Amino acid sequence: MGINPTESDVRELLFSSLGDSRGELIALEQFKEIPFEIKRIYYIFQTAENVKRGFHAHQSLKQVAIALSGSCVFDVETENGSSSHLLDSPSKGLYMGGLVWREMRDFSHDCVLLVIASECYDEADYIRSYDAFKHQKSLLAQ
Ligand code: T46
Repeated sequence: MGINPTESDVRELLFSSLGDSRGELIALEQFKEIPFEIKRIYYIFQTAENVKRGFHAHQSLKQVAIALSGSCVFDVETENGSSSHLLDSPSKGLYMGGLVWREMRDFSHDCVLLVIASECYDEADYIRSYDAFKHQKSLLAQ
């Protein structure tokens, strides 16, 4: 492929609220709560029932996903194994860095999934073939 994927890292992040009697407020800053420089945000919402999304990895993109409303599940796979993560709170983020295969499912009707990314959109960073992902993963494991 000509591009070396970076080692993967998946972590759940818990954000502190600055809430008071008026309600909750969470602030996210680059290099603080978000462990990278922020170059892009996007959000996924009004996902149709039973839809699954993702089914790709990234060469080097770092992202934090947060369900601002509702819930969804991320199934992720790295060279260190597989795990599932329920995102069901604006206080919880899922950090994914490097070579991480991701599939998203079980979107609630009210799910608004915010994603904060370390790079601008670049289709060349996507690995959309599971076989290509497994090959890249085997290179990392060596
Ligand atoms: C990821 C998961 C969590 C753009 O033009 N710009 C963008 O910034 C993004 C994110 C997407 N697109 C285009 C590419 C496709 O034509 O929007 C269309 C839908 O994207 P995709 O099918 O990749 O969406 P998901 O939900 O499968 O994956 C997205 C992100 O692409 C991906 O990086 O990690 O959410």
